Amino acid sequence: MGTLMSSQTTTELRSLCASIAHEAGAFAHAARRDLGPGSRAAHDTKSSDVDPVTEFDRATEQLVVDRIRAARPDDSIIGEEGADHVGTSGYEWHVDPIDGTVNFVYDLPGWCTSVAVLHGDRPVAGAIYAPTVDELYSAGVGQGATLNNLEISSSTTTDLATSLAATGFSYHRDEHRIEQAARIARVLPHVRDIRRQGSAALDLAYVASGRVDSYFEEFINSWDIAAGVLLVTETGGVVTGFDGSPLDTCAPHGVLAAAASLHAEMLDLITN
Ligand code: LIP
Repeated sequence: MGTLMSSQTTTELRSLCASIAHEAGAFAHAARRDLGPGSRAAHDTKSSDVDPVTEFDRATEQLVVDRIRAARPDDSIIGEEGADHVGTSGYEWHVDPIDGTVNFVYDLPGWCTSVAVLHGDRPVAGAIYAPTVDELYSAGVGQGATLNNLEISSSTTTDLATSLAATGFSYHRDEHRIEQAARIARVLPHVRDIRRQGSAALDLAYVASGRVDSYFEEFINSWDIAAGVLLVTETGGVVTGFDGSPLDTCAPHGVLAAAASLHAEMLDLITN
């Protein structure tokens, strides 16, 4: 479906994403600080014994949902922690209240709140807020992207051997991690280094801002990537599925995001 939207609508949605992501991230950050430095946040598990969810994931998602429904009651909402509102407007929000939940549980800084709006099946506005470093990424379709209101652009690196890659691993270690480890063994000799931040949204935000040159990951969800893929495409980067096919943001098998000058080489590297 095409995206016939006014620039005013895009601007309004982008501003709403940014304010909600910032408020929700600040809410989660205050809760994390109250737990005390280095303490391990209590949590349940979801798809496996290493897939955590805390009360703060759920509470932060509820805050995001409340803000969206107050502002745009006819929009649909899909959230990692179970939010599932069917709307009539044709706009659909994809929400990850705390992306990088393992980092949140361990009081490591690499987590964020990610909020995106899709029109049809395409992200049209999004925001990612990393409260531990007070960094707010924002993008609107056709508007570029910013980090704390400063324009950002993806990398122009052309040399694979000195490029910095990022990746992540599945929570289903018995099924996926042997192959994922084998892929790392194939990729690592051909790049400068690999970063495993623990948050797909932040990995994509780092590609969009030129902080890393590529990011690849399988078995992620729409809420992990919807805002980040818009950031990357709005800053000159290239995003595809893990196999190079067009990315289905709503049902991603995997994602490869990279500087335009590196995408083809990275695709060859991760698929062979
Ligand atoms: C996480 C992703 C990360 C991936 C983790 C997990 P969560 O999302 O952001 O890239 O490697 O396995 O899926 O669970 O923190 O929202």
